[in-house]
Amino acid sequence: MNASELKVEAARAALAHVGDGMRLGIGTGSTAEAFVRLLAEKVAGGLTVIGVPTSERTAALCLEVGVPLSTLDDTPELDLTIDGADEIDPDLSLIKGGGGALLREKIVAAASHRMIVIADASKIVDTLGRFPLPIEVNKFGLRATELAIAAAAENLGLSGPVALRMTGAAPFVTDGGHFILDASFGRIPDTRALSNALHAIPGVVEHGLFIGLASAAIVAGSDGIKTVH
Ligand code: ABF
Repeated sequence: MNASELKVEAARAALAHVGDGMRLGIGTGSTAEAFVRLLAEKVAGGLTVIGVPTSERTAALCLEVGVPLSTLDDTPELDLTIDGADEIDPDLSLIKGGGGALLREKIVAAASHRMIVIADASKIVDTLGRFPLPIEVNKFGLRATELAIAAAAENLGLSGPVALRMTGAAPFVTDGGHFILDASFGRIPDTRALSNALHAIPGVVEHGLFIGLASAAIVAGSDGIKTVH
């Protein structure tokens, strides 16, 4: 099976955790998209759920395939969030945000009783950081924020390029109207320390380290499906 097929298998396995009447956080990215399409088939078959999407892109797909939606304002407490990830470590800490939706993804995950990550096995790492860490920043003071991020990283013994994410010739803009800086610091041995240091910078809106949010990961590989708790 190729990576796309494995993502579909992980998404399919996650459906077993979705019960009738659930309030669901619905992630962003190609694995989450596979989940939305499979969920829509269940909804067509009579399953009742209400979804809160983590991006405009996911909202549009849900509307297209017939998954009923709510907002986090109307449904502020969720039973379960199903979302993808860019990296997953053995403690279920994650790097997310490659799809640019990390802020809403984190808000939705934090509002959920449980978060299940769905992924193909290539996302599993021993230590987070091979994937550049997405950091969502306010447009105002971009350069100052960039310098502050580099200084905070250096204090923790981390360094590497911090690149403004682009879409063609223009900076990528998130659903919240912010920019994203992708920080290639390499291995991040102390994720909590980096998380705290980034949160202390005023221009940082949120970052893609998800620590203590995931309850389980459903990982599809060539040797089958594994659930990591
Ligand atoms: C979202 O989609 C992100 O947080 C993560 O960046 C990405 C995973 O992408 P994919 O499912 O396409 O591999 O969940």
